[in-house]
Amino acid sequence: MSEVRKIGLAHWGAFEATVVDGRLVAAEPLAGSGADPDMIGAWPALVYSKDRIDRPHVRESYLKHGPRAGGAGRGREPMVPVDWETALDLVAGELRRVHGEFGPTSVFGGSYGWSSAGRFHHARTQVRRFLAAAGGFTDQVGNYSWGAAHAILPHVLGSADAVSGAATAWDTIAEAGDAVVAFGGLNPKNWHITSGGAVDHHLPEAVARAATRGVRFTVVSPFADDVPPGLDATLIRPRPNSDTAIILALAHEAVATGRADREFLDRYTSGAETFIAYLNGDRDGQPKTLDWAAEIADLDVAELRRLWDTVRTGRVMLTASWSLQRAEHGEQPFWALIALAALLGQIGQPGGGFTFGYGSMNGVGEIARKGYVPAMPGLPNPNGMGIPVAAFADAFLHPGDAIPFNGRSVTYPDVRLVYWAGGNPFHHAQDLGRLEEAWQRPETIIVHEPWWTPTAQRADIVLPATTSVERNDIGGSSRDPYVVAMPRMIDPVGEARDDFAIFRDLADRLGCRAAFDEGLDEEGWLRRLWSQTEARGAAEGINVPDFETFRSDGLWRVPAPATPEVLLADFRADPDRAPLATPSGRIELASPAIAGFGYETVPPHPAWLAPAEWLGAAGPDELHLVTNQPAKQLHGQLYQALPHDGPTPVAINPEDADSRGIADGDIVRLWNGRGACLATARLDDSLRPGVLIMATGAWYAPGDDGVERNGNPNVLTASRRTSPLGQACAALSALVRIAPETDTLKRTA
Ligand SMILES: Nc1nc2c(c(=O)[nH]1)N[C@H]1C(S)=C(S)[C@@H](COP(=O)(O)OP(=O)(O)OC[C@H]3O[C@@H](n4cnc5c(=O)[nH]c(N)nc54)[C@H](O)[C@@H]3O)O[C@H]1N2
Ligand SMILES: Nc1nc2c(c(=O)[nH]1)N[C@H]1C(S)=C(S)[C@@H](COP(=O)(O)OP(=O)(O)OC[C@H]3O[C@@H](n4cnc5c(=O)[nH]c(N)nc54)[C@H](O)[C@@H]3O)O[C@H]1N2
Ligand SMILES: [Mo]
Repeated sequence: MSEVRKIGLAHWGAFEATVVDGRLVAAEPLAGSGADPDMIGAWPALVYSKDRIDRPHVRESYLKHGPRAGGAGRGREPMVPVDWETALDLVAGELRRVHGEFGPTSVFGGSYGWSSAGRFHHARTQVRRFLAAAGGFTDQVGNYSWGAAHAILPHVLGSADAVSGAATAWDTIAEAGDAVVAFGGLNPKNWHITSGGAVDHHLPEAVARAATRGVRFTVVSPFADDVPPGLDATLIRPRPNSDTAIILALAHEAVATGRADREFLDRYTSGAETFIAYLNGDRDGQPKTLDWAAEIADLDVAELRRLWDTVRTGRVMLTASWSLQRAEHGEQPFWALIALAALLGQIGQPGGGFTFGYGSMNGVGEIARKGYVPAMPGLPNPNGMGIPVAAFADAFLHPGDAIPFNGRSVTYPDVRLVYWAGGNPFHHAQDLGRLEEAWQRPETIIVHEPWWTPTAQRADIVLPATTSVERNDIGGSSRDPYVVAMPRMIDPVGEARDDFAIFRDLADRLGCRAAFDEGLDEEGWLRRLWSQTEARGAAEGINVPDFETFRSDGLWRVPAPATPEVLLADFRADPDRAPLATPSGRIELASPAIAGFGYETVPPHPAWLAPAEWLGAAGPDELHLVTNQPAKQLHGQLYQALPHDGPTPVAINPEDADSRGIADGDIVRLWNGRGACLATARLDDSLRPGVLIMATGAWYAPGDDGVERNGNPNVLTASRRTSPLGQACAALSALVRIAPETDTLKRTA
């Protein structure tokens, strides 16, 4: 018997795996890392899941008729196993045909999704490199996580850094802070995950340290789960999507009470007069007072007065989770929070100002030196185009339509072929019933997956991909102090192949191999990537181990920077020498550029706009459905490897449950005009009445009656997007009804 232990990395943390006679038998969190043992422990079940795809498969009628088969049978017909040569010839032939007949933009290859950790074998990076090398494709712009922020922040701060990487370190809050106000809270479940994977998972300790030093916490969220266990925090439970009104009212209070820092506004911002005129109601006649906000948020105004007392004095950190901006008008809460922080005048100071996403992902506010995790370079896509990430189903349904997007117009391409590797649109897209319809439109759909996800089930050609333990890689996150060598631990399961190897063979067939692989194999690429890390070290005078040493050590801890990061500290120190990349060089509290776009629903300053679906517009029996991230999964990942006791739990206040005859543990049905799904009721009196909370992540499984069985809430969410500015995912604005599922109960009795 041979037993070896190897270090690996997932988006859910670093682990030590035990491999016995070539089989991965156990995995545990790397000692001291703080990663979640359930998620890490699921590795063997994941790798050897009965849902692994063993061989290439082609949909039955597609095998017979090719692209003339039509899309109606997707997900219904049997999938027929074929050998690799047949499958690769089929894919190469289709790409050649569609490129030739319809041009590069008819190939949709944005392939949004998290794939797995590991920079080289990152599936989404590989598919986009391949399609670019093969002549171009339609890409997706932005992301689901913080698409609205990605669009608004460059107008306000000159870049999206404040959501994509930059954050004030927790240590500075413990040192210098008096209060943290967290809109959307600090839900510790989100700290299991880091994009790219991390070793350190120490935010619970960082928060506890700040609390021990006397920092007071306020959580603004409909849900007590958003307060870390053991943290003594004040909880304010507003209506979902009403945060902007609360933030604006605090800003108004700052102006009305003379607390506004005029010096800061003069030196560091532009457009303050326009914004203040809006707060005062100069044009709409409505001063944005605490009373005004209390009515919108349906709170006792005394709670907001106490909140104002908290932010008015001392060093205050204002933070918002990313969830706030995945809602209609999601650009506004982030812009408003920056504006409030500007009025308080603490931006760029330790422990004060604002930072986005402390509660959204592990590593936000962690101390780490940036630029040491190498990045797999992309390839230019000169004959292609890009559409907003969350607009793809719309594009399939309405080729030729033009939509406004951040001051431009984007015309939807005529998509004939879809190529997806490393994402699960039947997990991540809103209004899945509508996606089912859109998904029938293209002539050919190709998916690479290790598992039979709902998306793989709905493809014409499915190619089985390896998992990250079946190949060599380098991984890590800019929010973590480590770079991890990810060694191949086991042979590929079944006939699975690396995405890279699949694309290389396709590139051979299409005559674009040199452009795709640049003459390098896996080993050559890993060495090239490591040379990026070495170059970074050389430039900063940091000693980087050579590749062999790195590989034999399994990981390398990058020395910590001398001082913890403070967001916008350079700008604060000297705004003339370090101006922002905005037109004014300052923080824009009003944006002439946005004014120039003339969007009715995006005023040129932060503003309250009611969404179409929220409690302020609910019918008598309707509740606001919040769909958050799953605690023990990464999106749809790990669903096949962890136990499920019935459909996804939905949290409901006992008041709402009683009036509908729902008891704890009941199977319930949620529905609206878009669709219906089952869920398991969990009564929770910490939840604001009128609100339901249900995590994403269940594998979409509609029954013959159209009711989704596993509890995937995206059959209920709207495909309506944030605004013409962001065109981003707005999943968190949805109204639904809920009732006991008597039919199901009868059937299972
Ligand atoms: N209602 C609602 N919907 C949401 C959200 C919400 O808050 N509410 N959140 C949104 C957000 S923020 C996000 S980021 C998205 C996430 O949506 P996705 O990123 O699409 O979700 P994942 O399940 O991570 O999908 C990654 C897929 O890649 C596959 N995979 C893993 N490794 C490999 C590999 O090596 N090769 C290949 N070919 N495939 C691989 C996995 O099996 C998995 O199916 O969901 C969005 N959807
Ligand atoms: N365990 C786990 N962690 C994850 C992920 C995962 O799949 N699993 N996914 C990762 C990814 S891709 C992303 S983008 C991040 C997302 O990070 P977030 O978007 O911050 O996470 P969510 O869990 O969607 O939402 C956090 C909380 O916001 C609250 N909330 C929702 N709507 C509102 C509102 O209108 N107002 C207020 N005040 N609060 C509201 C909800 O109660 C919810 O619990 O999470 C990351 N972390
Ligand atoms: Mo995300």
